Parts: sequence; structure tokens; C-alpha cells
Amino acid sequence: QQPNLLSKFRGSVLGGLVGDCCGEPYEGQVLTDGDKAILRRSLNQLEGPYFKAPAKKYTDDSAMTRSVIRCLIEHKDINTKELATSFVKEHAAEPNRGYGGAVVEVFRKLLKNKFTDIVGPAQEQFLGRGSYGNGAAMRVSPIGLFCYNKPEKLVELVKKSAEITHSHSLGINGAVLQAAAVNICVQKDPKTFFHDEFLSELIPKMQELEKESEVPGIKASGPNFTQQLKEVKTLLDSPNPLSEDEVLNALGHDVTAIYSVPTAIFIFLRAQGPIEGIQSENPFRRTLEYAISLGGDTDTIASMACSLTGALHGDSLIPENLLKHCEAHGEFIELANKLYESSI
Ligand code: R7I
Ligand code: MG
Ligand code: MG
Ligand code: MG
Repeated sequence: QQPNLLSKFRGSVLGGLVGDCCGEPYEGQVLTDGDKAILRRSLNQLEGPYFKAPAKKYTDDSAMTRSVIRCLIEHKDINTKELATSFVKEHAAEPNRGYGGAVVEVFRKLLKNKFTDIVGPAQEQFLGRGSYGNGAAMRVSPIGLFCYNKPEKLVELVKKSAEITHSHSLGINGAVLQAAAVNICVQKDPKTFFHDEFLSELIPKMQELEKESEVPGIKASGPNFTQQLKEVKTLLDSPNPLSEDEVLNALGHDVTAIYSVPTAIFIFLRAQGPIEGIQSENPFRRTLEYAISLGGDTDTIASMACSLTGALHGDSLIPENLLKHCEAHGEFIELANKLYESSI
């Protein structure tokens, strides 16, 4: 039967955690065939009979996602001052979670201005253009869940959550894209799920959004999310087997939002069917293994992709023992339950 709503919330939140924890050791790498074989064996082991091992550590992706979830639980809204304070506190307590290279400067300035100006520091990043990193997108999936019955609030809540660290339109719109994708997944029945239908809901939303963020009179240079989603569709509809190079040339896999969020969506969609070279029958496992095997920003891309598969299928596809190997999994189960309570 259709996974219930609570299961979808848990699937998405825990999927995000598992992707982050399992992707972390590979962040920034390009995987050889040998590395991929090791990855497969390691995931098989983690999914198999439970054994004692040091927990797989989460990174900034999950630390910041947790702050977003707590804020939604407490305020049923994004309170930017509280969320900014929570980001800064988390970072101060555990600065070595792998935060983005530039975002720590925002935290420093927020502390210095004592949270009197929440958005100014982000606006000063990169010579006043703002960051187009994927940091706003990597933490935003819970907003897609929270808005399952109030989709009209999604863009506003995402923008408020993003602007604390990211003011570049690509950084913000990438976050809207990830949240909107989660939001659609929550509504869908996995048994009748088709990528065409999913993309034909998502593409017009991004088209509308990107029209708004165009600066009048100035033609946007460089790709936008609408174009990248069309690339996703072209790749998925290709009659020929896809090479990794084709995927990476079209979509990328780096720490920028434009070259990682569409990639995560592509991985999620492709993993709904069999993928050459990946043996699992489980779409969640295929999402996780495929995301990491593509290399690059593996913790973030796996986290975003797995939170989509989790939102579609619910938590029943997440291997129980694999989850148990992830740091703070119990806490994230509780947070998912409470987020569900506060959303309905
Ligand atoms: O976006 P952000 O929080 O980083 C998230 C990434 C994820 O992969 C996490 O797992 C973690 O590893 O970091 O942090 P930012 O520092 O704002 O952006 C990340 C990086 O994107 C920056 O350090 C830059 O390398 C790049 N970047 C830019 N480069 C040039 N010009 C972002 N914006 C710009 C830019 O405007
Ligand atoms: Mg990280
Ligand atoms: Mg970051
Ligand atoms: Mg990352």
C-alpha cells in the first residue's frame, strides 16, 4: 500500500542523514572502478547483519538540517534570527563538520554584529554577489516536508532559510528547487510514479521563479535551473546507455547549487529504475550507491537525492542496520516524528 505520511517524513529526513554519513568519506573524490567495488562491499556490509563499528559521522549538511527542523518544530515557521543563532551555535560547538570554505565568514560576522543584521553578512560574500554554493539547498528538505499541505508557503520559507548564508539567486533558487522536489515526492504514490509527470510539475515552477529573479534589461548569462532540469529530462529519455561522463558534463557534481541540485534530482529519478552496474533491487540503495559513485560533492548530493527517494517511498526502504551505523540516527528519528506532528 501507499506509504503513510509519517513514513514519508521519516524516509526523507533519515534518507538525508544516511546520504550525508555514507557520502562523507568520498567528498571531493573521483571514484575509480576499484573504489566503486569497495563502496559496494562497504554498503553491503553496513546493510547486512549488525556489527559494532564506529558511527559514520554526519557533516555540516545534517548539522544545519537539524537546525532547520528544530526551527520548524518550535515556530511552525522560519524565524531567521533563531535559525541564524542555531547555525552559529552548532558551528561554534563543532567547527570540524566540514563546513563550506566561505560560509564560516558569515558565522563570524553574525557573532560580531550580535545578530542585529541577519542577512547583511551573506550579502557581503564573494565581493557582494553572495554565495552560489549548495549550502542552502543541502539543509532545506524539511521545508518541502513541512509544506506538504501548504505548498503556497514553500518559496517564502525557503528564501528566509537561505538568505542567512546565501544571497546569490542561484544559491537561493537551488534551495527552492530541492524543497519543491521533496514537496512533490511527498504527494506521489511510488507505484504510479513517472519521471515525466514529476518533471512536468517541477519545470514550470522553476520557470516562474527564474523569471522573477531575472534582472530587467540584463540577459542572464550561464545556465539556470530550468535549463538544467531540461537536461535531466533529455538524459533520462536517452535511448542509449548513459556514460558517467555524459551525466557529469551535462549536470556537474560540485559544491555549487547549479551543478549539484539538478544532479541529485537526476540521480533520484534514474534510481527509480535499474541502473547498469548497480545490483540492488532497492531504489533507496540504488540512489545512495549511484550518488556516491558519481563522486564530487558526495555527502551533499547523496543527502539531497536520498531525501527525495525517502520522501517518495517512506522509511521502509532504508535498511535498518545501515541507518544504525549513522551517527545521531535516533535523534533524527525523533526530529522527523516531531516535524510531522508540527506540520499536520
Ligand atoms: O554553500 P556552502 O554552505 O557549502 C556547502 C558545501 C557542501 O558540500 C557541504 O557538504 C560542505 O562541504 O560545503 O558554503 P559556501 O562557502 O558559501 O560555498 C561553498 C563553495 O562554493 C565556496 O567555498 C566556493 O568554493 C564556492 N562558491 C563560489 N565560488 C566563487 N564565486 C560559492 N559562491 C561562489 C562565488 O560567488
Ligand atoms: Mg558536508
Ligand atoms: Mg555549509
Ligand atoms: Mg558536501
